[in-house]
Amino acid sequence: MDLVLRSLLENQGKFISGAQIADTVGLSRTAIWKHVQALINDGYGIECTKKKGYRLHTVPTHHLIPEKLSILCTPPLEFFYKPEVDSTNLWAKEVMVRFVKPSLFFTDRQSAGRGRLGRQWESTPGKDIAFSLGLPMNTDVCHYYQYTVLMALAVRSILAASLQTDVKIKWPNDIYINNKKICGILTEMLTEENRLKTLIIGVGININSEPKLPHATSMITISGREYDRHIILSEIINTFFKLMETMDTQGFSPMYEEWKQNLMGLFQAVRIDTGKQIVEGTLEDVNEQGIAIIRSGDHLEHIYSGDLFVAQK
Ligand code: BT5
Repeated sequence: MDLVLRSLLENQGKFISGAQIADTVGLSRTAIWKHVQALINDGYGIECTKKKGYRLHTVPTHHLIPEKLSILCTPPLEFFYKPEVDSTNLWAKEVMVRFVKPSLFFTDRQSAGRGRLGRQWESTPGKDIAFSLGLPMNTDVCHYYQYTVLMALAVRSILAASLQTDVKIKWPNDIYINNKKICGILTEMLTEENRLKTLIIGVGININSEPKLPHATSMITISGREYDRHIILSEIINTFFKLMETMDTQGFSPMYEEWKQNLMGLFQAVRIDTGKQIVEGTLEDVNEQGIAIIRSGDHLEHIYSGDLFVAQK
């Protein structure tokens, strides 16, 4: 973490003296001056005056700034940023095997983003969000779906508030707007003897790109304006942690009920492709373990995973 940049960001728009930064970060004033010159060369807009010190007025927008994210995110988290990585989920898994603190892994360019069943997740470098939240746990593996539900709720609420539009959740883990996918969630676990030791919740959201895929949408496509990815990402993280606190005190049921209220296709005719078979019927329920229950005539079918399609009316 660049502490000089962090000090400037904390005081963005205001002057802060070289001496003050030097005290905070434990470097000489000359070292601060050199560091500021390097930041200016990197694209930061910083006004420097002898009497008043430094004033940060603009930051580059083509890449994420971990220092900015760390100021905006309120939960205690470790931040891991790389300009480019194959998959934040893979990266998080590698690190979280030996690191036991809640951590956020994020990148500007994900070259091999993963979906379920070996599928690909595409994101546009410098425009979208791809992150993985690594959470050390020690609980029964059956609880893992609850955290996917909390993340879906957090993403849903921030997208709904930012776009002022109806946002739906599609079983098992997608976020949809106007029947188009704007976000995918891939939750993975590290386990030991049936105990869930670490949870990795990977989230991809289309923000400032115009997606090329036919059934995809993005925030800019919907509203016509660009978004600060730090703000969207930090609001999602802050909301997710608040939901975890609520779950600790009130249990999972209230979250699950809210999740179901926003579920696409509930009590409607649907088709689920499990990869092995196609199941058609009415989506009766998705239970607290994330199992979809489909009614075909008198028969109830329990489906653990697959792709759901809602029949068009
Ligand atoms: C998902 O899988 O939707 C989970 C995607 C999770 C991506 C995040 S990004 C950060 C973290 N690191 C990773 O490596 N992954 C996670 P699934 O339900 O299998 O959907 C994949 C399908 O969604 C693809 O086969 C495409 O049809 C479609 N798709 C791919 N990219 C998309 C995009 N940007 N927007 C909408 N749809 C997309």
